[in-house]
Amino acid sequence: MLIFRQLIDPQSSTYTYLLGDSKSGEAVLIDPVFEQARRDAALLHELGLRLICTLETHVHADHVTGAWLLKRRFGSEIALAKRSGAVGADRYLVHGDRIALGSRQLQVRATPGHTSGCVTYVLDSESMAFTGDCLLIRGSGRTDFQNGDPHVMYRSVHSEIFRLPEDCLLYPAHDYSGLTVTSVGEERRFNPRLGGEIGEDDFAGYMNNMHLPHPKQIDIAVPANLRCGQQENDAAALSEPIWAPLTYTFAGIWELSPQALEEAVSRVQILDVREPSEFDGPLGHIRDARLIPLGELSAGAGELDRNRPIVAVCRSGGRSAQAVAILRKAGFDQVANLAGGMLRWRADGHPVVGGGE
Ligand SMILES: N[C@@H](CCC(=O)N[C@@H](CS)C(=O)NCC(=O)O)C(=O)O
Ligand SMILES: [Fe+2]
Repeated sequence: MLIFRQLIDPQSSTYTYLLGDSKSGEAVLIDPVFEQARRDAALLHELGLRLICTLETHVHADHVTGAWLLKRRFGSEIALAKRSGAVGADRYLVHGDRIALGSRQLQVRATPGHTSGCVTYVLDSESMAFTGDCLLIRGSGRTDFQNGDPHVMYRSVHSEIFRLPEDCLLYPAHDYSGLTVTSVGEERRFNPRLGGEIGEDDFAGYMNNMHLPHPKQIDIAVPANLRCGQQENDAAALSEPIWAPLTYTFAGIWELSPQALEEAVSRVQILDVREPSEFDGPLGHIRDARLIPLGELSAGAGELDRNRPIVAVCRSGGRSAQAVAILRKAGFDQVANLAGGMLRWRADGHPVVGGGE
């Protein structure tokens, strides 16, 4: 079965696509974003997928790719168009290349115009295509920098995208108004710049008069993406907490297992966010745990030591996940959730004070 997820980076309105083959466990990410690498890693882990390759649709001007960071973490290959001019990739793609994903394949189609190295990835069944910043939903990528050319873009769209089947779903690299997906038939009919009877010169006239401000990150993003997102200073890469073996969940919470907490117990503050009746109730509590019920946490956070990591605990791990979020907002950076709460702590045979009924 093909696994498909559309993910967004809200900062740059960039869509990242995860495609996985459930049989082989192989996955690719199209246009990963540097700041979202941890999220992507968590999702891959939770879905039981192995990242084999990251695919860029082009050298982005508005965000840094997560390709290099993900390669460092998973050993995934980095692939992008040969015409991108980027260094540091493992695979340089040309028109017609195929990328294998278990028993499935993505076909590479050169669709220059936004940049000269833009490509569209088309799924083997031609039911889905990832158009990067060539065709956007009811729009198109800009053509005023990175060797952009509206004439070239018009031809790319008409010869490589509009010739796909009518019902082929199109997934762009960006949308700035919340739209998520379109289809070839829709864009042929309703794209106000490229659809219907609009000709190449009409399109060029439109594009040459857009006068958009440059992307805010362009001076950082383009040089970084020409190195496939490699950091000049490796140590500056998103740092992982080292105070315990933590796992980052797709829900955006650092958590640790009961076993990891038992090993770290002397170095951390345990914060129990249940109600007093639960703290002293049948499940008992962890030795030295401090009780601040969730509803009192915003006001009571000042009682906690900012210099010692905090592990939040509740009955099953739900309320304590919210406690982690509250504490992070209040400026505590070393804070994690006990996965599964007191229920899992007890089920795994760890000691409790009180309880036992
Ligand atoms: N305001 C955004 C602008 C982003 C931007 O220019 N995006 C390019 C893609 S890299 C584009 O083609 N935009 C089309 C448009 O804004 O109409 C930023 O600063 O990042
Ligand atoms: Fe772009």
